[in-house]
Amino acid sequence: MHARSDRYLGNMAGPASRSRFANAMKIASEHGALITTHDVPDCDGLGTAFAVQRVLFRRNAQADIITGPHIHLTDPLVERLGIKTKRWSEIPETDSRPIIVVDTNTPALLNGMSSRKNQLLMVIDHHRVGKTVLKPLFMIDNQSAISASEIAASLIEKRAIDKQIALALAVGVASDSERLNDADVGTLSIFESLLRIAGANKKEVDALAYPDLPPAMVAAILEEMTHVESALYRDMVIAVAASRLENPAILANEIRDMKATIVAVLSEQGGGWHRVSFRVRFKDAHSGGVHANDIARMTSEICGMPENMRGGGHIDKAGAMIHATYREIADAVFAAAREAIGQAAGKQ
Ligand SMILES: [Mn+2]
Repeated sequence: MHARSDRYLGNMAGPASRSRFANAMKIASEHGALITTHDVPDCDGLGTAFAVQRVLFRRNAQADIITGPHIHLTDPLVERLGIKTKRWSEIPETDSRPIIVVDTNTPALLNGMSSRKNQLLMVIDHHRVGKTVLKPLFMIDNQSAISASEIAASLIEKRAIDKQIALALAVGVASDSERLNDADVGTLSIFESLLRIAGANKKEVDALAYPDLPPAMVAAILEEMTHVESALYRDMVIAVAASRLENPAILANEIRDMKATIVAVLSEQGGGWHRVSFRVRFKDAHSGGVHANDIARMTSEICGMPENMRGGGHIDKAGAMIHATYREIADAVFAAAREAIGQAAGKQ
């Protein structure tokens, strides 16, 4: 498909993408950059952002990583690599550095960035491009990639990938591919090369990509759950829960680990808004065709959200902000989940 080149580790980007990347990095070297990723950043988004920042640092550019609040899942990676992130509130409106977005193309998942007028320089992403999409100067999108990190590993020249960048990208790949269970040969070969450069083994990388929650935190997360209900449909468990935690993703992961096929966790944000985290078991998302981003979109649509606010994300994890009551959203999730399961069964 894409021309092989000894200058790069992987083939998740073709010559056109590589020249877009080079052009964007040239502009960012001159003007600096604000690098950001989707809300509730994960290891893939942070790993890719860190790699881009490090390449820019080596060119003496001022590059900051700006994100929303982190959850525990990224703590070990952040600590290990000393990744420094800022909040948008720390960046003055007068800061005119162009913005680089990695691991999403959905404006709905970039809440902190929405009021900024800075030039959108580049997007590097592996998610489906929806109707409402960011329009950067340089768009690099490869939907056949399982992670943004493996795209980055195919854009940055091999000689510029140092130990730190390699580790960040390896953890990103592992985190998005669920311990590489679903990775194909292209991803595996990039991962092996990254491990070699990082001087790390797979076990070390797994520990950073899938940190275990301390028992006290699991107890605290369950304590904050206010409600849970479930339905069985075609032998699949659909679970909807509500949590007082501001970030519902943490509970959504825990419930998915209980082997529910489809999970939605709601957290009230005030003003009638709910933040909703959607999860689909990896196997059902990747082999079964039941997609979390479809369910997020359908749920938002059923709840009457306008087209540009229908959430999005990965096929196994997605998010949305929905203006509706708990009951309305829960009913919409069950309807959307049944629809998604039915559609997936029809395609098999
Ligand atoms: Mn990703």
